[in-house]
Amino acid sequence: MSPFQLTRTLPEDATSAALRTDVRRGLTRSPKELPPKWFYDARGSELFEEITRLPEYYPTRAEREILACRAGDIAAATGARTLVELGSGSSEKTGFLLDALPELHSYVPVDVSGSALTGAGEALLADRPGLHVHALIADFTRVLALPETPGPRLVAFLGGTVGNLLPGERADFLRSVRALLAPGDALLLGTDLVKDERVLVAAYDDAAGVTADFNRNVLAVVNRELEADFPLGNFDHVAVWNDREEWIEMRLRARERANVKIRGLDLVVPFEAGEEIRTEVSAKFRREGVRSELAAAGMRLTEWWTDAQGRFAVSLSAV
Ligand code: AVJ
Repeated sequence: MSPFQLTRTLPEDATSAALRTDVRRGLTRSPKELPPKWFYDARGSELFEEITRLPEYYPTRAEREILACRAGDIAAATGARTLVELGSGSSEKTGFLLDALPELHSYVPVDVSGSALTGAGEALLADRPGLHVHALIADFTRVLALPETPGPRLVAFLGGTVGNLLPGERADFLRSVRALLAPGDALLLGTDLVKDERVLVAAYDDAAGVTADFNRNVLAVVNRELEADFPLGNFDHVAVWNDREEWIEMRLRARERANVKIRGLDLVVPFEAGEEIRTEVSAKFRREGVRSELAAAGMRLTEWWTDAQGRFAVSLSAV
């Protein structure tokens, strides 16, 4: 069997059916919203990679610092033979884990983007010829069927992406992750932490405007996939800290009133001047909140590591 296998658990057209449903539902309700998963076409993924290199966007560097420092501890604590990485994207930070896990037999990256999976899988195999890579094209928020690989299993969900889920979605998601774990398996979770509002807002509203382009890219995706005519220049990027919910919200605000035609949905969406679409929430966490959300899903937090500046946390949980 080839050491690199790519399995599609989503039918090709599931993605477009989900996009249609999300866009119709999100743009016919008030306030309007679009789910953040639609940012990540090829251009959006590129823009996100660019964001991770911005001076204001600390989460990627902070998490990398933790993984570089703690990979040995993670390996010792888990003895993992299979590493499952949810929302793996380009798998860049995973190198630390792969290199630190001496017993590793299989790597299972899971992502909605087949192109990211193939590129990352091939790069990994070039460096680690003995490793089995079973890439899964799947939506990690759905219950997953994982390939039969040796345990113990370490399921990693890094980058703080868990913060993109709303509290109810997060509870469902954590329960479905719990269902993937047997005794001896573990969850490695990256969570961005509550901090000074100015630092948070700057991370989502950078001076170079890359995050603004990333945000508007969701409109370009809808234009292309659903034959819509969003004028991207009419939408301003907005990033605000919601103190009650402890999350960052990204929005797109219409400068002038407009009627946007979405031919693929046979829909016209009216915008008032100043009307906003919420395109992302990115929740920020505290240790006690993470502990209790994990406990509610049937997991026990066993380790909590932060970067030296206490901006970001990586936690390990058992069942
Ligand atoms: C990839 C979900 C972790 O929420 O910080 C970056 C996405 N949005 N800048 C985040 C994002 C705006 C990012 N995650």
